[in-house]
Amino acid sequence: MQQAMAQIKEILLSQKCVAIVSHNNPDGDTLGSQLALAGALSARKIETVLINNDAISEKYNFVAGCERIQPYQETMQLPEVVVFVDCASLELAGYDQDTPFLQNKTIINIDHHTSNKRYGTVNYVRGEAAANCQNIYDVVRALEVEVTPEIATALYMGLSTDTGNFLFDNVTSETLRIAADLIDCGADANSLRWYMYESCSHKRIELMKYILNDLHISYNGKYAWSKLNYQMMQQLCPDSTDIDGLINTIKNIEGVEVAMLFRGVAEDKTKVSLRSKMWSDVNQIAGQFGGGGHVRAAGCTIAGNVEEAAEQLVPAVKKYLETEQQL
Ligand SMILES: [Mn+2]
Repeated sequence: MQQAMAQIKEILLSQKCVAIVSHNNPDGDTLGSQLALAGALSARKIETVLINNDAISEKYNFVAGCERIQPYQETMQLPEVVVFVDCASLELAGYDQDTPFLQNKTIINIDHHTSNKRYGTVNYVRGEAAANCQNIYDVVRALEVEVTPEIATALYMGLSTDTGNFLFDNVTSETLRIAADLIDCGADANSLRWYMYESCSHKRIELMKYILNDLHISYNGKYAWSKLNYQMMQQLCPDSTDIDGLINTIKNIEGVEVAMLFRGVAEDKTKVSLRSKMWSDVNQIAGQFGGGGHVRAAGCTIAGNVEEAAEQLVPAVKKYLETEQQL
């Protein structure tokens, strides 16, 4: 990893401009990674182009630089170096190996998903990092720039949002040490708390009502799921910006070990989020359907509507729990 970091530093510092790409349906960790790295590069007089092809929830607007993130357009002249942050695969950012603008580019892959496909020219992938912002913190430190309050806030947002605000079992002493350092550097934890945790949008409440109304709990209570079909998504949340984290409501039910949320993204395409509470490896379950992520949080995309997707995935979860003999 030290070698990868040295390479990343050398490559970045030799550029005048660098593109930074975050994953689709952006969350606090991928955006925090993108904005913090942009801030650090700016301090080294390196320009950045910040790309995300999806809508970004307004709740992230308190972080400096969010307004600079834009969808990729063919008219863009992209620099030689493209950094992907918090992206387990190119596909999760909406690209693949054949994407024209990625040809002959140096790709830097900085991520913390155990399912990472190692698609970069240089890969800095640490599955033990609770949030990718821990990895970006390493990069920022390696670049030897001052951690400004803006950079600290962006990194702290990633740490907080990928750990359920420092509650999940992915939190390590390293996570907390970095968080403490970021507070010392002026991270705006109060704004984060207000915008991320104490201002649930009305749209999100409507989604929550719908999710709880269609909640299914297995006969033994070990797994539970809910569905938002495509029509409902179009009606309640067409840009998907308010859905992030709602699955925790299902996971938090007493006795539930695995939670699933099915969300129609087209008439015949369903995105599935999976969460586990204590011991299940949902990365493995998602992997059976071509997806992945982390042990406690993963996802996949299944062809078919939400009902059809549930018919495939719910039995797989049941089988996993039975095989692990915890049922
Ligand atoms: Mn992440």
